[in-house]
Amino acid sequence: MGLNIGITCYPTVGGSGVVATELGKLLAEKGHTIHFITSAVPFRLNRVYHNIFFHQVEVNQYSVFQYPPYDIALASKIADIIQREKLDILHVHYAIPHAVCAILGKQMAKSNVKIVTTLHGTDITVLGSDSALTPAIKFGIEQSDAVTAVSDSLVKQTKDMIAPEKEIETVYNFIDERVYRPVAVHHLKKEFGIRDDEKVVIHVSNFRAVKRVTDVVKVFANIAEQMPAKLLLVGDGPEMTVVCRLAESLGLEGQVLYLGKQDNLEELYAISDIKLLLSEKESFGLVALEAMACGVPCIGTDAGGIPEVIEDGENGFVRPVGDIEAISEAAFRLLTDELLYERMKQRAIETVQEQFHSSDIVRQYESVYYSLLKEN
Ligand code: GMT
Repeated sequence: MGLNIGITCYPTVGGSGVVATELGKLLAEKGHTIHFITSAVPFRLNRVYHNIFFHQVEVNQYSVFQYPPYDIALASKIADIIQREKLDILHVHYAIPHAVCAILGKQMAKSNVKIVTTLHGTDITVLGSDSALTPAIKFGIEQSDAVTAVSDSLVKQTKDMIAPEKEIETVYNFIDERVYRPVAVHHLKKEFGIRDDEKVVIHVSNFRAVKRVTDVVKVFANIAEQMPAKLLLVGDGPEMTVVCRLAESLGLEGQVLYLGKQDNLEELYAISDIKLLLSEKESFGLVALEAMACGVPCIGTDAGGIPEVIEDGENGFVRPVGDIEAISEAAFRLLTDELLYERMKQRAIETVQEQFHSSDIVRQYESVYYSLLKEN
């Protein structure tokens, strides 16, 4: 019999929201009933499922409150859904605020629902260094019934920074193989004005400083000196202005295409040769996995969990954060050695299927759920 599973995540664009939503969809396809408890409909929830429900957390702005009480509203909603839908499992993504809200909601509901918390990185790597929040993160982790993290690197980092008295299990991220796969999109290159002899480099992110998109532009400038090439910058965020200015100062106008936020990334990967993910912090790097599934080899930095996804010299290259020369040299090798390129492309596709297949990952989450329920 299927379980009643509540899922709380940030529903807007971002890797953690994507993984939480895709997990909900695949669990529903396996017969579980899913209740998303979020502030908006998760953005990848793009069709109707008879067994997926969305419960919106609404926060009112009362003049007496300096800040809207989102966390309290979420905890109340969680309590309501635990009782009304008789949840077996509440799976929350992020220790703060979501795990803390889940614990509060469980207490309000006087329930024995099992709380599973998945750490995605930002709360640990960024907020973990804000010591004011450390007690809340530690509490969220220790009071959860089970805790998972999306890479071994994140497990280690969490232990080093927070030292929680709790086992943390690695459950890797995954992609929907039905969406992310090599596809043929012949017209797009022409429409973007990309010639057949030009190599296409792609970068996808939310353009936060940790993504070091300026390094992407510097590496691309080196590539473009050696061969005809175009850079696709996909996404938007706080660093965009700095990135545009740098590209302009390097004389790259016309060679950098700013595509903004895009859906249907598989079509953009279909016209791309390599992907650059040069972050200084990255617990996993879901965007690398998406590209690899589409047959685009990646060059990544040695930050966080990236080397657990990109295997240096096998399915792509891993180089030190900020080492523009080494990254440019790796890109040049990959773009000029056809045999190496074909081998890495093939290995990239195989890596996703063999090590990160959605059916394996969903099974791992199910086994976390069932082992908690067996303890009852
Ligand atoms: O990378 C971001 O800025 C977004 C962030 C998020 O919370 O969605 O991504 C984090 O979670 C993703 C899914 O697990 C990971 O693939 C990203 O590596 C991770 N980002 C960081 O650790 C900076």
